Amino acid sequence: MLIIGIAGGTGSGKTTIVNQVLQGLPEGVATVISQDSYYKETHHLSLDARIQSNFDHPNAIDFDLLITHLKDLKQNKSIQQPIYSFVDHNRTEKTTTTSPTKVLIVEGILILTNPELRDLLDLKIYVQADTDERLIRRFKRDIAERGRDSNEVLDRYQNTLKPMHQLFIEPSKTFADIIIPNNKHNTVAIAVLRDVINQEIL
Ligand code: UZR
Ligand code: MG
Repeated sequence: MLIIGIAGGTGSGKTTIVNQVLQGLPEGVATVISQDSYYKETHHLSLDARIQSNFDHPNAIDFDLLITHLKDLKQNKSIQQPIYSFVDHNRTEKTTTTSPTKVLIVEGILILTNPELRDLLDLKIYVQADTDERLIRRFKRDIAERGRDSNEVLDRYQNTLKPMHQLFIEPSKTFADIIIPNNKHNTVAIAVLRDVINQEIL
């Protein structure tokens, strides 16, 4: 099994890259594990408190569960991947059964910040995009897809996303094997990633 980790700041284009890579692959050879599914369970908090939480700090992530799940998959066991709701800002009661495949892609802003998780990754990738580019993408996405208003997005960016990026995410770049520049759609990088995966599955 080949485990690929893809990190990078919010709006750097991680999800897009993963989707592009998958499109060129046969069905059922790769599975995506999103860090978003592993936000800590916060039913004890009110919705208001949950909205105020810092989702960009490593402590927000249930790394223990994520690591356990990766180890299980590596041992050819299926897992119950949590399903997260961005509307409730909380883990739902539902899970999705995820079976092991030849390739696993673990994607999320903080996945290179955890040493034990890093050890499980065969290939560590950091997606790099300019700060203004990331802010523009985040702004558009949160308004179009996550029901936020412009002030909310900008305040959160300024007060939380930017400091957490500088403190945790950007420094984790040093652990990457490959850095992908992604200000514009990087078709070459996607082709290279597909080649790496094809080597594994052929
Ligand atoms: P990407 N996130 C939410 O917007 N709502 C939640 O309930 C949980 C997480 C955001 C999180 C982070 N920050 O910046 C982003 N906030 O998801 C990471 N607020 O996702 O890498 O796709 O930008
Ligand atoms: Mg994403």
